[in-house]
Amino acid sequence: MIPTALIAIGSNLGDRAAHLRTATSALRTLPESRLVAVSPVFETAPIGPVAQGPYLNAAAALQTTLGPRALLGALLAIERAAGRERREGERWGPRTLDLDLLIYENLIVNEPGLTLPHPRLHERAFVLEPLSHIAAAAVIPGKNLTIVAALAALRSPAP
Ligand code: A4P
Ligand code: MG
Repeated sequence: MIPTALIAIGSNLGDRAAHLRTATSALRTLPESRLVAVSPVFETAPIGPVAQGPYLNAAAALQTTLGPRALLGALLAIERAAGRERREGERWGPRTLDLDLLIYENLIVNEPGLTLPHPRLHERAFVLEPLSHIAAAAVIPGKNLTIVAALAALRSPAP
């Protein structure tokens, strides 16, 4: 069994569509990996404390024999190549390209530099919506919740 990794793609700076295309072509050429699905692209309102422009968000599924750390390292390298600059101390700010490793098989990891599944995955429609088009039935490790169920819960929260 080749491990499956689910990846979030986001951009809200510069030519957003071009950044998303750059990301998918880079994912297509990753070593030891096969890009098996790419979601439609959604335009989404920015979430978070920093005022910034709207995002384009998408998701991808990869079969890979790279381990999760090697894969995250490769994702960060793709971000850097797309001109991503991290400002000191600023989180959630605007970015040319953000690639988050959402799920890697059923792994649960809490280590410096690597958290799996992505800690905010289940509470973000801008991640769950694209993901629901390529991995609706995937279970969020440790949450006993599928992607579609998490999205439905987000849309109609329990009273
Ligand atoms: N890191 C640890 N685990 C992971 C993982 N599973 N995937 C570390 C990715 N990175 C992981 O990430 C900070 C560090 O987390 C990385 O160096 C990596 O070693 P970052 O990309 O610099 O930080 P960030 O993206 O600013 O923070 P974070 O917490 O990932 O933010 P989010 O949650 O991704 O939020 N609104 C809309 N509509 N659409 C968006 O895409 N994105 C954000 C960013 C805010 N608002 C948004 C969107
Ligand atoms: Mg990120």
